[in-house]
Amino acid sequence: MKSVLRSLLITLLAITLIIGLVGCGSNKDKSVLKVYNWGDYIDPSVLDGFEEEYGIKVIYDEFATNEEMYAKIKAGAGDYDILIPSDYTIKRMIDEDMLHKLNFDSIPNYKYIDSRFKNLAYDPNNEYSVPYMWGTVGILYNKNMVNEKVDSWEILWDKQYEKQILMLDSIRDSIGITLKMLGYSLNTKNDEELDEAKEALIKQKPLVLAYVGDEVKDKMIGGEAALAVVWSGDAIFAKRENPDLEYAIPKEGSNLWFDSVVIPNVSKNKKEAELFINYLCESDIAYQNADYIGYASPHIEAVKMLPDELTNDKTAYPDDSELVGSEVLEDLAGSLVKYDRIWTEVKSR
Ligand code: N2P
Repeated sequence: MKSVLRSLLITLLAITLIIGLVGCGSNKDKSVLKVYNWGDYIDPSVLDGFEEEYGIKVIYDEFATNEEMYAKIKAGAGDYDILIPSDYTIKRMIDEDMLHKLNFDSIPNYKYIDSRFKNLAYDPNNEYSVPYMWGTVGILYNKNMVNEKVDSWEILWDKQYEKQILMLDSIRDSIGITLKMLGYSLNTKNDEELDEAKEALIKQKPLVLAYVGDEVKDKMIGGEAALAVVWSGDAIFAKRENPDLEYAIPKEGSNLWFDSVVIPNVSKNKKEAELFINYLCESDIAYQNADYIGYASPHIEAVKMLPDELTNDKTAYPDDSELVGSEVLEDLAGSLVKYDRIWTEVKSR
């Protein structure tokens, strides 16, 4: 009798175990995380590591500008769980109720984020975003092709560099540096100032070889152009591959930007998304990622682990003195249409 009971129990246990395993297996198959990030902006092995550690499949897409990302989410065309926009776009998405508030109990590694990157204007109470990378916009130039000091945006209007100049195909970046060149704020809503910027961009157009995105790195590494407007981390990446390249933040000031991780309202996998954010903030992972892409990390422990040659490089980690006159982009709300019109006109010329 005892042995009959025992084998019954064993069978029951086995069945429970099998159901459990199958159940887990199918849950595992169902767990998916959809990430939408800038191009060339993560070490792919970070995604593999997350998939392996948590059994959650990552579907990964890339965008080229904040505006492209925003339009897609706004149109309901992407049910992403993770986005990594910049400051002014995060502010816009908060104002338009497009983001989930984060549960920081699920993101204990947030403690490693340097307080310098907390309580910034776009998310003043740290409710919606976790800092990912930060940097500047500047000029990447080839020392063999440019024989003068590069310290002003004006060099991008110098005829001797005709068809040797690459501009960013990014509305706020390109109009922004033009406004700085003219001595105005890159957040201006003033019609005369914006008109001047438009005229300057139209005047510059014959000198421009191309308006580019991530391909700017390869073009500069390959010596295809003398000067390019780039984000600082892309300059680090390109300088590693071609030592003839150097980066400068012009004296008129530039754009200081912060990219942070957020969860859009359309996400139905908030728990998994928070797990992912916490994973990105694990010290080893944050270090590995920042080392790979070259952008400056806001993660205290990661920065400590990075090689001195990177953290001493002012391209990625500028001194405060180099940031004098630089501004953070603000959401322009209704006035953004003015920028849209300018950019459309410049591009259609
Ligand atoms: C990486 C894009 C960096 C984003 N290719 C700059 N905010």
